[in-house]
Order: sequence, then structure tokens, then C-alpha cells
Amino acid sequence: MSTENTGFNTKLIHGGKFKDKLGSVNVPIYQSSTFEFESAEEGAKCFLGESGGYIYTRLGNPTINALENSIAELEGGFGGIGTSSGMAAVNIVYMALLSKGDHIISSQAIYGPSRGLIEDQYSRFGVESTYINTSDINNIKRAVKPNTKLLYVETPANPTLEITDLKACAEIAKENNILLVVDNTFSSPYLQRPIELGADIVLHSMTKFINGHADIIGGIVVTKTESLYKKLRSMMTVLGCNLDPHQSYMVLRGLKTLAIRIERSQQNAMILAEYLEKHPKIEWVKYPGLKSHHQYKLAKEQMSGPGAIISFSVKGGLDAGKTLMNNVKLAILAVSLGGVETLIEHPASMTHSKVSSQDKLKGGITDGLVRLSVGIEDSNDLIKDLDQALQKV
Ligand code: LCS
Repeated sequence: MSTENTGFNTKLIHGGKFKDKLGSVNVPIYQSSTFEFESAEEGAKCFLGESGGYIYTRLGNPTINALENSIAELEGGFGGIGTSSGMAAVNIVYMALLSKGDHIISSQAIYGPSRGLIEDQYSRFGVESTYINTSDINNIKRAVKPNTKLLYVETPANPTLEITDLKACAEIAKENNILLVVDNTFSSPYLQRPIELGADIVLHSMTKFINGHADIIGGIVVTKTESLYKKLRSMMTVLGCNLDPHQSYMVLRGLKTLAIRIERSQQNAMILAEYLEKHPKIEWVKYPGLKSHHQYKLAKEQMSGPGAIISFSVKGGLDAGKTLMNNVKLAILAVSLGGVETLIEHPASMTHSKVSSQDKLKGGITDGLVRLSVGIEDSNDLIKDLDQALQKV
């Protein structure tokens, strides 16, 4: 059955247009690097793109394609390109769309390596960049230059949970002939669909919510148009950063429960955020579901829920935060996010450690900031855990 006019949960289970010839209910793992041609003529046709036949897994594979089609459908895009990691997804976007002398505008607070890749590597090839607080739309307007080609935003941002107004970004991008790229990792298509808000490209670290079980590394890029899809797919194949069939199967399996996982972890996150906000040892809490978040209204408008990531600071700064992290027993002290298990980490010394101290401060990544990725455990147990750890502070 076509899932074109169905709801999101139905798309999660039945979307992606995959139909197995033998009737397998699940997408089989086509664990093959290469595919036999029926004849030399058929092989040549495949290479000309005149036949839908598979050639070689770096170029395409039925299991990988099933996942790409599912996510593209969920994001409302033309097509998806699976990649070996979220960083590979970021890289193919940069590599395909930025040339010598081009300029990119991006958010100060984004995943550290997405910024480092531009500032440390693409700068060597003459790419210019401006990192600003994109949650103030006027900053973006001021940063546009004649050579600006990409506006690259992450919203909610990692780890500050600042929100960027995607509709306003799309307007600026359109006016100035710039492509709008959104890293939608923190929301997943369940909570936010940037293409519907005007973005040209959406990307994900599928390592996080989309897979949701902390057992694979993977990424995906979804484009609005066919021409961008072709450009990015050919970049992925020459860079050789394809997803693998077995990993794709794992993600397809995790994807089915995306909505119920997020509902549950977001419900827990709300309870924990309210608990932390009232706790006398907590200095501040940033969570888009709290009225105290300065962009609460905007988050409500462009997301259908606040997500499951909370940032907060313990009174006493870094030392107090370390005491908390060293004393939790249920929450796991580990980087990454978006899984069924609750993870706690310290961005300034971990995920964002390569960002210079000055840029960290400018971007709001203070030494005291602790990031919590809330899982689907019982909220009472999570509160008990934080409570006993905070007593040690
Ligand atoms: N984009 C965002 C927003 C991310 O949070 C990450 C990874 C990436 C891209 C890169 O994806 P990967 O290559 O790891 O699949 N974020 C991580 C984090 O916050 N902790 O550990 C990894």
C-alpha cells in the first residue's frame, strides 16, 4: 500500500516503497559488494543509468536504498543518501557545494567537528566562514556576503539548545540565492521537518535518534530537489563514504520505533528538566520544553515537541558538574545522544573540546554546561539517580 497520504507512524512501519519479491516482511540484508548483470548490454545500460539495476554497493544497494527512501519520505524530500557517519553526511554537503572563494554562514554552537571541518580543513582550500549566533536572525542578514553559498544551521543546537528560526532562514537564503542546510539530528523528522519550512537539504547523524540504540554509526542527507540529490549522491560515491547493508538493516529496525521512543524520552526529559529547574544546586537549565527557554514560543511553532536533550549547569561550575558526572549510577557517562539509554557528558571537555576556548564561550558552551540525553527508563529512577549524585556535590 502507498504511504503517501498516511500518518507519520504508518510511514515509519510501511514507508519507503520496498517490496520483497519473496514476501519477506522485513527488508533483507543484501550483503553483497557487487551485482551480476544479465548480459554485457544490460551492464552497460546500468552504467548509463538506463536501467534500475544494481551495480556495486558503493553506488547503491537494495537494503541501503530502502532506508534512504524511508527517511526521504519522512523528511518530505526528493531522495536520501546514506553515509558511513553523520560527519560523512556533513562532509559530502560541504564538498559538493563549496568551492575556493565561497563563504559559509553557520551557527556558533553546532557539533564541534562540523565547525572544525570548515575552519581547519576547508579553510586550506580557500573556503571562508562566519560563525554567529543564528538564533538572532539579524546576525544572519548581516553576515551575508556576495560569495555566500551555504547557510548551515543546527536547531536545536548541540549543546546549547538554541533554536534557529528555519522559516526566516529560508527567506534569507532564497533572497540571496544561498542554499539552506539543516542538521536535524536533535529533532529527527518526527519533531521537525525542515524541508517543509523551506530548507534545501536536511542531514542527520543517524547514530542518534533515527537508529536510537547506540549500536551503529551512520548518517544521511536528504535533498529537496532531484538536481541536488544527483550532485550529492555522486559526491558520496566518489568519496566512498557509503552506508553498509548490515548497518542499514539495523537502522531500519530502530527507525520503526522512532516516534514511540521519542514520545517516551521527551516525556521523561520534561520531568527531569522541571526537577532540575527546581533543584537548589542547579544554576540554570536549558530545555526547549521549559517556559524559561527564551525561545520557547519559536520551538513550539517549528517543532512538534521539545525533544529529549537537556543542558544545565550545576552551581559551582565545572568541579560541581564533574562531581555529578562521576557519581551518577544509572545515567551513563558517555558522549552521543538520542538512544534508549540516558547519557550524560561534558561538552566543553568532550564533544566540543576542539573548539577554541574563546569560541566556546562566545557560543555559550560554558565550562559548567552538562548535557543530558534522556532515555526511556522510568523517570523516577532517573530522578533518584540525579538526586543521589547531586547530594555529593
Ligand atoms: N551532527 C550532530 C548534531 C551531531 O550531534 C553529531 C555527532 C554529528 C553531526 C556527527 O555524527 P557522527 O559522525 O558521530 O554520526 N554528535 C555527537 C555528540 O554530540 N556526542 O558524540 C557524537
